[in-house]
Amino acid sequence: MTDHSLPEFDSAQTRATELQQLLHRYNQEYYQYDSPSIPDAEYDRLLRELQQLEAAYPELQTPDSPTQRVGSTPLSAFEEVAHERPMLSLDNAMNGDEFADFYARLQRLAGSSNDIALVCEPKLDGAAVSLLYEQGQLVRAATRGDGSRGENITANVRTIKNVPLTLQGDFPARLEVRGEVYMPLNGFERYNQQAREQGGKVFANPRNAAAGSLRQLDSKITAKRPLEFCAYGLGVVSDEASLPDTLFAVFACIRDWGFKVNDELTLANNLTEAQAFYAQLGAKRHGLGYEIDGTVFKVNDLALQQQMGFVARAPRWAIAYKFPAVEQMTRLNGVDFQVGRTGAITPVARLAPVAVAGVTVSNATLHNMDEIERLDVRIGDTVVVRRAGDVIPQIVSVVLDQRPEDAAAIQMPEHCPVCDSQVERVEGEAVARCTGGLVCAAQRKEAIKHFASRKALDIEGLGDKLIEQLVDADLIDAVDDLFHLQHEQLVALERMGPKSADNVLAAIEAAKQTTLARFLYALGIREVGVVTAQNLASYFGFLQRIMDASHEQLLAVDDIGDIVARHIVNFFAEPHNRSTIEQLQAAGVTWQESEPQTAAASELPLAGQTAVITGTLTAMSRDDAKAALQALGAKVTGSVSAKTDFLVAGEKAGSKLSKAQSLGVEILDEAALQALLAQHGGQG
Ligand code: JCF
Repeated sequence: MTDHSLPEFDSAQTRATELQQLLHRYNQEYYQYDSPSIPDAEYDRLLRELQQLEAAYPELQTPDSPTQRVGSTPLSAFEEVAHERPMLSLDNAMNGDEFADFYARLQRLAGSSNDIALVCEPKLDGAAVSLLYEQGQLVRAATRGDGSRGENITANVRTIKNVPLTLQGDFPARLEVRGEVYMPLNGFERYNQQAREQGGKVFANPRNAAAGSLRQLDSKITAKRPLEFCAYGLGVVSDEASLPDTLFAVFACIRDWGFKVNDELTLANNLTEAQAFYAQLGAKRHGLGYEIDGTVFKVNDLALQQQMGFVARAPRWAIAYKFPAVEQMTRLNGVDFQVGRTGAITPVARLAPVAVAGVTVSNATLHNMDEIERLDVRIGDTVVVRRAGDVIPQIVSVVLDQRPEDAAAIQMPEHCPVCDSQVERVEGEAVARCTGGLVCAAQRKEAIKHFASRKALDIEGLGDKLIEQLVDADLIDAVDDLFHLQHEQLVALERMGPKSADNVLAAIEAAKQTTLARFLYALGIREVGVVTAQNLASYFGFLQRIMDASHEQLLAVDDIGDIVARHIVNFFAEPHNRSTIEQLQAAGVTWQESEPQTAAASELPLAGQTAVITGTLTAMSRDDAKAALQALGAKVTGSVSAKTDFLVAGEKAGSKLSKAQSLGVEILDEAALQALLAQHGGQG
């Protein structure tokens, strides 16, 4: 139905009742269980449809209609708190025109066509929280609730590690700081993965995870959730006259009091700069490490804010300019089963193609059969797909109202779809595996792709497609065969000229010089990722010692637990793995071995220092530079902030370099990095 075709009263009544019931259920899913079955955008659409029907036929509007309720009413379990100043929400702009309209409105309200400076920040997708401090002590934390009344969640908020319990510096006697509690994407993925393995509650998105974690009655549970707080404004302040007169300067105060404020926070001087901020933030949206759903713009001049005031529930001096939604509904057309490097069989959803936040999605992971059961998903269902960060799109829920009658159950095949070997599922494990081992071409291909990948031996030009061609043409069976490839064999392949063949052979030759950590990672031992490989290499120093290590000896290494230790012992107990290693060494694969560093982490020369690497390095890759700095005890992060101790800037360094310069962060060029590493005996 659209707004210009009004239905007859009877059908309007039927539809309104249907919408009220649906929205009531979706509300409950959202607020009580933190597990929505439809995307927010779909909820908004249905709510708007109901609003239009009720506007046309006011008699349809019942007092308990979902249109009459905005925000969540507090649940009984927590004490209710009244906000001294209402916690406002934000009006939305859905496109550039609406944003330009907002800016024009600001100028009209200001009574001048002069530029109006705006503070720009990412709109975090979490739960709004108010923190009240008296004499610098956190005395109360509350949810937003319906804006006037929320829930007292002090015990839970006190468990969030970056919420200051005591303020620093010069602060007002009574101070309310507002901001967003959110779950960064890596913590969210880790939490959900664990919940999937251990049968805990899987959250549909980081926002529900944050809201659900805050609403735990047992704060010990909240304490285990990876939550963060980021401040975006003030509520009551005892001595308002002592505040600066711009919002940007207030943010600096908030930071000085000990709060995290967003790293991306920027002051735009005019509409063009504000639009540029929106575009730039949109471009890096999926790499930020936390979910955002738009950009918030606020008038910087606080006197001007005061003059503009607010309407209903939102200030006139602020807007949320939204990004495209990361969740969409589409149809599940079928499920394929993919075989991974370790034989794990993963169900992959084949979807009716749908645009999700700027990318067409036609596949999504379903993880394993337990997940399929948990979602109760069937072929033919309408599902909600979600694309967040750099992870593979996922299916987060099924829209049960739209299940067709002939929806078909999904079954794990009994035989491997690639090699036809038996599929087995070990008691107590969620994952089913092909038992074919290296007989299975899929496992061989994946093992070789992993070996050549960027964080492993980093063989440039030897991409996935070429590896598949090589295995299909029977030119390679195992990783050591790579080192015996001949020029004639390569040029005989489709789409391979003599020049490319030379390049591939040169890259394979160059990859022979590697590091122990890369080599260990490249072997593809189950559960041994980059970090574990690095830890093994620095702890033992020599490959032979790792191959000979007992289960107990392995447990002494950082990050290695019972299961990983078992995988490592089993891997090296396998004669064909030992022979592969011998073959690789015979083919000329080498690395430097040295006595392990035994210094405790806190005694390392760069312990406690935070570094960022940017631009192009010539003598070593960024990954290797990162590993070398980490080996010296430094923490290497992705973005420059006031906490950054130094920035390594290679060639063509961009915004990180300018940001470091503006913050007065020490800057090392590549030569200075080499000198630093050499000075501490690191690998240069
Ligand atoms: O990041 C946010 N979700 C966010 C929400 C940021 C803001 O500056 C906000 C907000 C909600 C209300 N400011 C207001 C006034």
